Amino acid sequence: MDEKPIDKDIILNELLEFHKLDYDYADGRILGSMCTEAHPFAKEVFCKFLDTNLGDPGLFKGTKQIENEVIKSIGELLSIDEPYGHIVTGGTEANLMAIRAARNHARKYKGIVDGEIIIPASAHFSFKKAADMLNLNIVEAELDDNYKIDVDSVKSLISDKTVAIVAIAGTTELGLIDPIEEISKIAFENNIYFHVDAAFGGFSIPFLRDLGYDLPVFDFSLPGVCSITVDPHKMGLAPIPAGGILFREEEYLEVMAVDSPYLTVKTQSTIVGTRLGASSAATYAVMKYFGKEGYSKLANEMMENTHFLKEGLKELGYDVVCEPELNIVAFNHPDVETNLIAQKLEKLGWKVSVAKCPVAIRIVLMNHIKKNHLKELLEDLKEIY
Ligand code: 0PR
Repeated sequence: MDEKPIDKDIILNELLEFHKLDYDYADGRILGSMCTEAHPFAKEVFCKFLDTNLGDPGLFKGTKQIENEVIKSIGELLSIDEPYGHIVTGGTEANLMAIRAARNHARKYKGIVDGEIIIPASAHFSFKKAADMLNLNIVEAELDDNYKIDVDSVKSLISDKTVAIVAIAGTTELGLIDPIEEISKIAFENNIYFHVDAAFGGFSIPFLRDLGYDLPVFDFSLPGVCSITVDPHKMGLAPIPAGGILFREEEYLEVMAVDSPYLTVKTQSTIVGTRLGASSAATYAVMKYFGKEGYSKLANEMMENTHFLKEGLKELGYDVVCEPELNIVAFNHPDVETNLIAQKLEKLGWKVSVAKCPVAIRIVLMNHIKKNHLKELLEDLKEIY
């Protein structure tokens, strides 16, 4: 640290020099991100609530009410009138909370100690972190030919150690929706906790379904679903950090509660102690400002871009690995090695992401990627082979 105070302008200039090294969403070159530029109104609100701390909600009763309202509004999208949950830092923390709730519940009611969680091979790596931290074993369910969780594989993996089954509504690599209704049934019949990771899909599937897109049910209307992750900082256009975890029953929060005697509330269920109220306020702002109409328009535009890209790729002779259900397109070329395409695109200034299962270039069509960027991308892809 410097001995003497430094002038604000100098500090700011220094910081902006660093910031210049960052990629800018507005350039439309970031192709593999599930985050995007937050809405300006959400950013404005975020700054106004920077000092609020939901770790001690008795001191910030108004902001706590905002968090409750946000959870209720997200719950409404997910077919539940009275959800219990929190706005957290992101999908990782939301998934960790869900798995912690499942583990503690199974320990309390079934006496399971060395528990297992069944997750699809397509699950986000946050479940590996959760299993590691919570001392659980991961049992990986196979994918079917369409890269979705294989229902029979899940059935065969259930044991008396299973504390949770996980399915995904909007997989990280391909944006696919698992057969959640079937898994919900299995989980319900076997009395096993079922968590749906809709970190990516949660802010688009409900709107796309209302618009008439043929997408499966994935929410609390299915009786087996115990919790859902939905991230405002992905398709919700809220500033980072904003993840959402919603539970069907208050009990799932209670089994995680630890005493917090000197705080304004006597127990705490969240993983993080001191935590941002700004995320809740900004999410509240953007949800009100957009309304269902705004999010429907956004989700629909993203899907239009998805189909535009998919068709353009096919015309150029690329293979699209699966019919997109949400706004992700994954593709290969029959004659050019995928990593070579990725390298060439990187050289041309695109920030590319390569999926592992199957190996393919993966483009997440977020709000910062506009039609003109896609046209430029297709032009570059034409030159590559
Ligand atoms: N669940 C799913 C289905 C996800 O896709 C992700 C992240 C998470 C949970 C974890 O969410 P957090 O990262 O909010 O904790 N999916 C992207 C990924 O890891 C996140 C991402 C965002 C990656 C921006 C890159 C990037 O530039 O691939």
